[in-house]
This record gives sequence, C-alpha cells and structure tokens, in this order.
Amino acid sequence: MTPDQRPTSSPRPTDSTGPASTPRATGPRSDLTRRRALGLAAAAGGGVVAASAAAPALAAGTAAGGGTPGPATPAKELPPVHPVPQKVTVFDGNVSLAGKVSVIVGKDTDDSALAALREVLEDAGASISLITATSEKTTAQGTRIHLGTSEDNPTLAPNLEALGAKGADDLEAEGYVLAAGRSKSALVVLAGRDAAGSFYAVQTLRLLLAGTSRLRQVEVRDWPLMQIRGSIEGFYGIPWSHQARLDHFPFYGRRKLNTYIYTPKDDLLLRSKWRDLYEGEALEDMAELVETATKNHVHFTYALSPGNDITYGSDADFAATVKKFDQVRDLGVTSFYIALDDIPTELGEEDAAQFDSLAAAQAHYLNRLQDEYVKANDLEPLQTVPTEYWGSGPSDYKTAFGTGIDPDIRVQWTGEGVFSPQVTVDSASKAEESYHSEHLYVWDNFPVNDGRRDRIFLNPLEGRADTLHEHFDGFTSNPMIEPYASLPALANYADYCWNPPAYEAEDSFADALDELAGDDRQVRRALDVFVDLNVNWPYRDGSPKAPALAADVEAYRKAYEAGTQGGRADLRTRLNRITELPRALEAMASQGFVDDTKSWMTAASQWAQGIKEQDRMLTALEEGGLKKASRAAASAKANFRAATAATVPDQGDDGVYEEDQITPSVGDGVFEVFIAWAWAQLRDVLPDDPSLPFVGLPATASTTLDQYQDHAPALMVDGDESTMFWSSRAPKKGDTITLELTNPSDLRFVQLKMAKSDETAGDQVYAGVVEASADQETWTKIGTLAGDPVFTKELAQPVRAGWVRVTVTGKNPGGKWVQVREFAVSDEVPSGG
Ligand code: LTM
Repeated sequence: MTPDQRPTSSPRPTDSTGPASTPRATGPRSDLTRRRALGLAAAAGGGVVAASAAAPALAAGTAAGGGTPGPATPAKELPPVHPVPQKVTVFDGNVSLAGKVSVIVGKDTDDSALAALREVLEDAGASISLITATSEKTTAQGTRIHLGTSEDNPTLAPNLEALGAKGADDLEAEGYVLAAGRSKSALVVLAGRDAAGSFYAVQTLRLLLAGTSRLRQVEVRDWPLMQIRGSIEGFYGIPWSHQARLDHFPFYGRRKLNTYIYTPKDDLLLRSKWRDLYEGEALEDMAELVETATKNHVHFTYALSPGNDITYGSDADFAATVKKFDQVRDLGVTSFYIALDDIPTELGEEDAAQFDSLAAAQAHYLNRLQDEYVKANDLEPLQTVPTEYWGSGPSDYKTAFGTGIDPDIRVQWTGEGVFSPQVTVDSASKAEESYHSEHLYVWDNFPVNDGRRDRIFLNPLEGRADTLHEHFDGFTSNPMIEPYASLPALANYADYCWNPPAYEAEDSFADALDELAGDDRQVRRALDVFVDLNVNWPYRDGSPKAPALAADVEAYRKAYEAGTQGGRADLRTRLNRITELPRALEAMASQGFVDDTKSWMTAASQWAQGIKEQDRMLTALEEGGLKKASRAAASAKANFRAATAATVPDQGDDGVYEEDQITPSVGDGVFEVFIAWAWAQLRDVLPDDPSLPFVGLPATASTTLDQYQDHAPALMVDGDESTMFWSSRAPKKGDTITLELTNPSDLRFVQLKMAKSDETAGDQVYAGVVEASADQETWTKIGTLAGDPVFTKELAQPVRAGWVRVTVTGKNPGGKWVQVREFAVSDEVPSGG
C-alpha cells in the first residue's frame, strides 16, 4: 500500500545442547543474553558442546589419531558468534595464527573466501604463504589452514580426518565446517558445502578470533535454516545512496545475509518509467552494485514494478520487461523479481478482454517470464509479490494467483497485516494454503519508516515464531529510508533467519550496536541512551516508549510532587547525556549511522536542553523566585521551538529530493509528558506567563478526513502541541475539520496549528476557509488558509459561535496529508499568543 492509502525446511540438530557455563561478561549485556550469543542457551537450535572425545586430534597437544584427549573445556571462553551456529564443540587448548601460516586452497576455491581469510589472518598478525594444492598432499609446514570445498580443494578431506571431524558435504547449502586443532602442528580446516559455505566459515573464524591471534580448538558444524535472508529496499521516499548500498553488502557478508532485492518505490526507472533503459552513470553504478554484492555472496535481485500501466497480455510489454532484465543480466544479475504491490486492481481494456481476473492476467505474465526467460536462461526461480500480499485467509485473488502461477515462483507475503507485529505458525500454515505455494517467503515491513518518516525505529525484531523455517523459504526486511540506521535490525534478520530457535532479539541487537559504536565504551553507553529514545514501534500495541527516560521522568515528578530532591538526580543525569548526544556519538565507528540519525540526535538534544530549563524553572518556583522561573520558561520555550524545526529531507513520487521537509520525532512522546506536566506547574503559579502554551475554550473536534493510526481528532484539542490529529489521506474539496464548543461563546481569538512545526509547511490544509457559526446554518468567515502551517486571528469584533470549522477549498500539493497539532479558540486574546 502506498503511504497515501495506508493506514525448506532443514533438519534441526538433536545433539546441540551444551553445558550451562557462565559466559564472559562484557559491555552492557546480561549474562543470559551473552550466553545465548555463544549458543549456550538451553533452547534447541544452536549449541555448544564442551567435549574432547569426539575428535581426538582436536585436543591440546595430541597428535593426529593418537594421544589422550584433553579435558572438557568450559565454553565460556568462546567469543560470541552471530548468527549462533547450529553446533559447536569446544576442546581444550588453542592454536595460534600469529607468525608463519600456510594457507592451502584449490585452484577454484572461492576468491572472496580467500580474500576474507587473508584479511582475518593479517589482523591476527600472520605472515601468509599461499599454496594451491592439486592433490591430497602438500609440503606445507607449520600452521596450516585449508580452505575451500571438497570439490575444489583435495586437501580438505585428509585434514578433516586428521582432526577427527566430518566434512561439510552432507550439510545444507551454504553450510560449513570449521575445525581447529593440532595434527603435528596447528591445523585449521575451513570446509564449505559450497563457495558460500567456505566464505561463511571464514566469517566464523573471524568472530572466534575476536581480534586476537588465538583460536580455541573447536569444531563448528553450521548451516542456515532459511535459504533467503536479507533485505528488500522496497520503501517509498528517498532511495538509498549508491554508497550506502555498497556499504551494506560487506555487512551482509559478515553476518551471513545472502539477499538484497532492489526495488525502491520512488526510483522512477523501476516504476513510473519502467520501460526506460539505464544509461551512463546509472548503468555503471548498477554494475558496481552487482559486483560488490556477488563478492559478498549476496544475491542481487532485480525487481521491476510495471503494474501501474502494464498490459499483462501484451507482447510489447513482455518484450519491454525482457529488454530491461537483459540489461542487468548482462551485468551478472541472475535473480529477477516482479513487484505487483500497490497497483491498480482493475484490468485495462485489452487485458479485460483476454483474462477473467487480475490474478489470471498476472499469472499469465509471470509464467511467461518464468518459462521464456528464467528457465530459458537457466536463472534462479522468478520472485514476486502479489497485489494482495497480506492476510492468511483465502480469497478469490489468492486462489487464482496461487493456482495460476508456476509452483517454482517464489512469492512474498507481509504477514497478517501490511505491518505484522507477530508472524505465527498458524498464520504461516494458513497462508501456505491460501496462496497454494510451497515457496512463500516474508516481505517483512520492519523496520521500514516510510509511513512515519519523522521516526527512526531502533527496536529489535520480535514476534516471529521460532519454527517459521518449516514454512517459509526466508525473510527479507523492508528497511528504513535511513540505510545505516537500519543495520541493527538487519543484523537481527541475519541471526533470526540463520537459526530461528537460537535467536535472542536483545542480544542480537546489542551485538550490532557494539559493531556500529566501535570500541569506545562511552560511545557505546551514549548509543544506549539514544536507542532508548527511539524504541517505540507504533505498529505493535504496548510497544515500550523510551522506557529508561520514562522511568526517570516518573521518579522526578513523584519527587517534585512530594517536595523531595531524592528522585530527581537520575533525570538530570540523563538529560545531560541526551544534550551531549550529537557530540558523544560523533565518534561512532559507523559514520553512516551518525549521518543518518543526526537530525534525531540534534532534536533530542534540544528537547533535553529545554527540559533542563524547565527543571530550573521548577526549582525557582519552589524557591519562590518567580522572575527566575519566568526567564527559565522562556528559555525552555526557545529550545522546544528549535526542536520542532524540520530537518529531515524527503522525496515524493516525482523523484525530487528536498532538504528540511520533516520534523524528526524522538523520545517516543515522553519528553512531551514531562513538558506538559511542567507547564501545568507553572500555570498554577503564573497563569499569564507568556511562555505557557495557549489553551483554548473547552471543545470537541471532528473531521470528514480519515484518521491515520491512533492520531485521533481529539488530539487537536488536548492543549498539547506535541500530539496531533493526522489524516490518512490528502484532503478533498469540501472536507471539513470542525470544533464544537462545550459552551457557545463570543470569540475573540482563533488559532489553528498544522504540520509538525510552526516554522515549516508540511502536512496541512493548503487551501481552505475558516468560519464560525452559532447555529451551523449561518457561517461567518474568519479567514483563509493559504499555505502557512499556523493560522492565527484576533477578532476586533467578537463573533458568537458554538462551532468553528475549516473547509477545504483546493488540492494539497503533492497529495500531502493533514496534521493538526492544536485547534483552539478563546473569548479573550491570549497574552503570549
Ligand atoms: O509492503 C508492501 C508489499 N508494499 C508497500 C511497501 O512498499 C511499503 O514500504 C510498506 C510500508 O509502508 N507498505 C507497503 O504496502
């Protein structure tokens, strides 16, 4: 849906539980979560066995096939590995990778795996000799690392045997074995089931080394439980930059995500101009994306959205699709997708004459592509998202679509809703039946923020059942418009999809934050403070709202009301930290994250600065310093005004990028709770203070506009400018917003505050008339709306009114919706305005 409309199964290990030992506690994570990252949780699906008997040579000081195994080792010393591997057996002793290391590969061993291994070894201080083996035997001396697959490297099998470990050939695709032990000298085998598996074995080696040169003697047998794991750049708004996409792929590679679907909604060449071919730089960029994705074992999937104006039965449109696909196939793309979401559901004349339903027409087109293009060119199975992509119940569309398409076509589904707080096994089973598909996979609208572009969502992925790999081919996350701020959530998908039973949301999220923050503990702490201000996910009932800030606010209020100081210190400390966020987070390892979130950090800092002023104001009130209180109030007001500046850029479906369009929303509404309460304290003592927000006469509000999410009309009359009514569509001529006064009065003042801030136009009524009436029959014109977000009118002659209304008289530019923060009238002109 557009924002305008919005509201193979794999075997599970049976022998994977390990000893419950105390993990190394680092950073802010709890012991429990750290344990889980190690795969030590009691839950099946990932586990560590501290053992020695399974692989004699994998014990300290033992020679191949001989010697007594060392004692079982507590697995606590293993560094965290994300995603949690399916099976880890830990042995006593370490091998060192510093100094001379021979790397033995086959001539066709995966280049990316070898490049990644070189990097890991260089970081460990190794001096590397590379040997390309042609037979089982090599002349390598000293520490040896054998890398590849059984097909490309003949030395893997004998060396795995020397370590008493089994090979990777019986694992699922992308699986691997990492075995480290001693056989004459230090020996490591990185055996992939395939090229991707060998690459992933190196990624796990990197994590086990954790920045050192010492590797625990260990055998990891690992494979993914879902085949498709990644992201779908499928949101409305500013598409990701070329650089951001390039930066995503190594992150995916390191975390074993294997899919990126390219389908930004506001990329004109994918949707409104889908028949046009790429030229010049656009084509060069595309080539670089495909190459970088491939190097990181990420399938670059090219998704076209022709549904707005295609004729499904037309040979010309089929040929146009093939021509467009051919252009990127020439660059190395092997994975293709047709997106049919958010398009007209009526067939055009030509199709209506040929097909009896939309689904039948779409099936015809998709099958042609699958037969004549995908199969003919030996490509990966075609992928699609249907026009009805949510809900698990049967429908005529789902039946016709599911039974009409080639069963090999992969079909995306968003869950019970467009946004799905939960995806359950029950829903999954029903969806499989309704879509008649054995190849469903989830287009997960998390953490996408195109419906709330004022927000960033920094809460972990939750609510996906831990056996969905038995139903779905995989998950792709539809991320935020801000690419780097989406990385923590994508790390969640990496962990969840690889090993759902072992997935621990908080732990997985914290691991990604560790990476983005870098090694500085103060930066990491500041990041936690910032994350707390952005955790609310409005699509889940009961989702927490800035819980740490909320607790400090509550303690402060209680202490103030009890006249004690005790409970106020924590909020003051937190406000100081929030004020400092833009400076403290500048030093993050991920500069992309800093750039993406700067607007939110700055706004948070300004809100906190204003609340610090309110704290001074409250203290002054307690001490009877009314002038001081008033000065602090004015200073608070100035900070709050600064915090509502529009600083976030935006782009509509015209493809035009514009700076400073959206006011960032941060703090999950908790700043506002404190602010309103503090103003109430001031009002009690100084009711005419000019800094106090204007509160109108008691009234109720209603509108002919539809409401977006929980932004009800009542929020226009709650005296709180931080809450608002928000329509879920653009206004039409004749739409009204009406105030009904509790007691008819002689009006002297009318104020309407629309959009996010007083300063910048945004979602609002752009053309309208404001009128008042005593009987709802005769209306007196009070003024017109002509593009300003704030309408204020002082009436020289009072107007008797029981109702005041805004009537829309023209269209909004770019189909903008309407936000009303406050609609207030008074029988006197307020002193502060
Ligand atoms: O979810 C799907 C299949 N389509 C669109 C997305 O493009 C959009 O990003 C999300 C979130 O707003 N909603 C949709 O309906």
